[in-house]
Amino acid sequence: MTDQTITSVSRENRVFRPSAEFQRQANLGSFATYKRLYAESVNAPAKFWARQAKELLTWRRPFKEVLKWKLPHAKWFIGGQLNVAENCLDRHLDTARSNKAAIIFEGEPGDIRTITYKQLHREVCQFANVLTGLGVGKGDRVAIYMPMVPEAAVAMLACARLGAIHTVIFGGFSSEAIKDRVNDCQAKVVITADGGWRRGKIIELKVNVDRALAGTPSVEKVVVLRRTGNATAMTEGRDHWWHDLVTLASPMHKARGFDSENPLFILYTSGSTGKPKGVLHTTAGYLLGSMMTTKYVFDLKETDVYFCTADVGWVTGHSYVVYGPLANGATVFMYEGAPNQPGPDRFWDMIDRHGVTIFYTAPTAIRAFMRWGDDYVKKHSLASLRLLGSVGEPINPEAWMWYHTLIGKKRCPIVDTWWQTETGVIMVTPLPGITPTKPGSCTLPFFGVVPKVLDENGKEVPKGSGGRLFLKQPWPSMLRTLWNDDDRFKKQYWSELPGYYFAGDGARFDKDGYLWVVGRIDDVLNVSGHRIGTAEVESALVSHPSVAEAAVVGRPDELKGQALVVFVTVKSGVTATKELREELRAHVAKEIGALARPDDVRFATALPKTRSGKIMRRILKEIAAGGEVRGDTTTLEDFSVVAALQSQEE
Ligand code: 7RM
Repeated sequence: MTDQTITSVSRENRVFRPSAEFQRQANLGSFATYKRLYAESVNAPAKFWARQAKELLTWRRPFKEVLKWKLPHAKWFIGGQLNVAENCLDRHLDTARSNKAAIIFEGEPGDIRTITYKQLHREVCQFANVLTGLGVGKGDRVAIYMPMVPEAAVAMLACARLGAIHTVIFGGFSSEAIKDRVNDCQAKVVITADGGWRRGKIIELKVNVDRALAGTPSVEKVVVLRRTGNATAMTEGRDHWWHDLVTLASPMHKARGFDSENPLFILYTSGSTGKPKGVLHTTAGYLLGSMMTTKYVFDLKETDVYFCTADVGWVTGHSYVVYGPLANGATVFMYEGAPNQPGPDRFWDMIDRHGVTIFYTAPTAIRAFMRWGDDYVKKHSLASLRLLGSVGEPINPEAWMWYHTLIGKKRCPIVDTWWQTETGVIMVTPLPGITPTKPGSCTLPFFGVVPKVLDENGKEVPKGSGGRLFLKQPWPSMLRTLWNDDDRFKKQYWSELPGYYFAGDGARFDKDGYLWVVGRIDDVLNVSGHRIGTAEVESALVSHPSVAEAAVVGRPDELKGQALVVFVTVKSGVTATKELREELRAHVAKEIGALARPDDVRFATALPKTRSGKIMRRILKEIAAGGEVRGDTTTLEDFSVVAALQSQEE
């Protein structure tokens, strides 16, 4: 058992070289520059990071020491002081960016607002004064439970300006989830809204907050943004309207510097157990990482209109909607609602209307677009796009090719970015115009990142074989600990192999040293002694013309150890038949080998997903095993999906 490797079965070998045209204008210049800087970043990290930190960040007080590394605790840029909000806003005001759009916002109903850097600065200053008035100061925790509207960014930046710690709770989470998170970090203030728009309906955020707050004694004040205008109960003395407080607040606010290691935010993320982990990020290292990756991975230019589809409730929304782009003085396009409201072409319509140049989304979204049909894409020009990104899970080559062809018109580089809530920012990624890409591979490490693929004994596996993904060496934006649970931090990430960060993913390097992340280790199956990455079987299934989306799990099997159970949704117009079931089993056997032939194919109208679009295989495993769905389902987007899957069990 211990020295088995993850059987690698992918047959993808296409390579896409960057165009000379893109390369000529790329921020990083050339592959040789990448090589040289990468070598410096890993061989002389203190020198490399000191230079980047001085060049990219605006400091109130210079740091004295670059890194203190007492495994597993890192401190970066010690002795330095800075203000994150000042880096994202104030420093742009003396430049031509002052009247540049910081945020172009479109609400789901179609309302549009453009907020310049000067205006955003004013709003953040005002709101920082509001929070001060409510008793919020350095180190206090503030929970933010809001729709995707500019005020969510204002609230985050106002906390950062005060040295307060925000914890953004995704607007799709239930009141139970709010309660747990607020209690875990003992938040003093909650910032929310009367509601937000999603698929033409109002999400009643304030109602959920009220329910949660029956069990959260730490909360003193609630600030409520009026977004939808629906009737909203306000608790006297505790609840205040955003607009009432802001009208009374001064737009002047002097930012002060905070220590490099002052906590910036806590973001809760689910682990393999039920209780969410409060990932803690701090000030300077996180800001440097998010700013630098945004600049190089998205090849950011002054004229770009940058659209990351992630909600601010996820780490991608923190690093690539708010902190990274704003620190760079970029124009961020922000959208409130669903991608298929009023029609399946909402994104393409917005990209054309706002002239979006950079588009960053998730494979699950791409597969949904594929399923909705090419015609919705072809109605629009998409001529403004110049760069595409993917994040959140392995992208199957079929989706990659569709993205490349239909959205990128074979003209836009695709950056497949591997990273985690814990890493803070992008870790492994192509650099556009520089790195040749292969569909499904996140390619090469970013500066300062040393990925290792190791076996159970901590030995490097040969190229082409799978193993577990670790990161050697600390990096500036790494998580510092888990809030209130340093033991779990040590156990979860640093005890698999002493000195190495354990990512929890399975991966392999190919012969060119390109990294292929196959998915979570717990998503790796063992069938008759062969370990098979669920992502590879899923990719094979999705390459079948009838399949829209697939999820693969293991079911305990006396003979094989694990049997392969696949859950499949078919494309519109396709009927799920017995014949198709057999065809799919044969298809996987053909694509990968008989060892991966599914034992059971189940058709579903939808798969159970978290609100960020990750398939919850844990739930599918329970269904596949024919048992009860136990454990935490609070992160599930739609519970009825589970009920439907259970009721059609054969
Ligand atoms: C940013 C984010 C992290 C997990 C990670 C992987 C998976 C993310 C990719 C990917 C293959 C990618 N943070 N993952 N990006 N797998 N290729 N480009 O998603 O904390 O929510 O999830 O997501 O399993 O460990 S996260």
